[in-house]
Amino acid sequence: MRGTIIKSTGSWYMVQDENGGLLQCRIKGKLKLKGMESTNPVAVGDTIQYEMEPGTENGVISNVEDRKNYIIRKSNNLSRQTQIIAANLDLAVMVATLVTPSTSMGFIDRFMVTAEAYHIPVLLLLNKSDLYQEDLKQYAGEVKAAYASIGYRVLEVSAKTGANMDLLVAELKGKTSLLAGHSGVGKSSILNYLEPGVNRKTAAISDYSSKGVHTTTFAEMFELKGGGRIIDTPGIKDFGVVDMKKEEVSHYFPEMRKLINDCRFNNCLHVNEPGCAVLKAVEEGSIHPSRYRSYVSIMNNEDIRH
Ligand SMILES: Nc1nc2c(ncn2[C@@H]2O[C@H](COP(=O)(O)OP(=O)(O)O)[C@@H](O)[C@H]2O)c(=O)[nH]1
Ligand SMILES: [Mg+2]
Ligand SMILES: [Zn+2]
Repeated sequence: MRGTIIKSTGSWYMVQDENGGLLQCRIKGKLKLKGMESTNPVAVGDTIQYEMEPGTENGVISNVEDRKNYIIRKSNNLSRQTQIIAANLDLAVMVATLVTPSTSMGFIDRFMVTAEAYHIPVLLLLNKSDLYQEDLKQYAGEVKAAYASIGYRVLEVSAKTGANMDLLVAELKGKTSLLAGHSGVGKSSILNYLEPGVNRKTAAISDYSSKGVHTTTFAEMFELKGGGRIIDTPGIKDFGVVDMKKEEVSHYFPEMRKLINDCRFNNCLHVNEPGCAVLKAVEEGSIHPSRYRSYVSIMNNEDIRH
């Protein structure tokens, strides 16, 4: 029998069967990891095969089908182990805010590079637009323009007032989407706005810093009544760009990708080489300085292979 993982708590998996029913499953023995050093062999969004455990209402997962794509992060800074956040996505939604807590363009870019590497389309949401005034409003406009000029979809929304949420609904329709971003940016609030029945826990920022709590502990998938599915995730502090070669990194910056054939050297890394088309575009202002800074920072990351 086949099903989809909609929640994983580590030892148990909530599975939706092909008729829409729910059952709990566990893993028997060691599932083959297919060459991945991941801490979780089964992730939300995975399509799995299972058998019923005799005499119970529970299933045993016997196989994980090949993933179309996935988003991973490093389990922690010290190990090379990775954790699969979610699999088989049609859309990765980067939820960012410019206030409480503000999201850096560097963080946004590392997420986008991770998504580009697996050909997952990205939507950038600037949430809490109700709090943007004057300077911030202008800054939001600049961030929006910077990403839109690269070709990314960007929406300024508010889970509080509902501003532009109709546009978000249209973007999500019929897709399996991931909500990613730091703790406190409003991922669960957005989900609650879209599907009030879901009743996700949310927390004021002050609660995080004082207690260090994460209201959302596990990634979990929900159905959207308009068609489609959405995955809420715990706050993600950072994305390590995992398993990427230096020569590949510019391929995951769409505004660089289209220039790399114009560089004088075909092994150009776009750092200090003469005749580099990317450096020329940075000088001329057609590549945003902040995007180029993100590129250099990823290139200097110790995890990038030489
Ligand atoms: N002013 C304002 N506050 C928001 C908005 N969205 C979420 N919040 C607040 O931000 C805090 C964190 O929200 P939460 O949904 O728990 O964030 P998550 O950690 O990303 O799931 C809560 O206090 C929410 O009420 C918004 O659009 N505007
Ligand atoms: Mg949350
Ligand atoms: Zn170059």
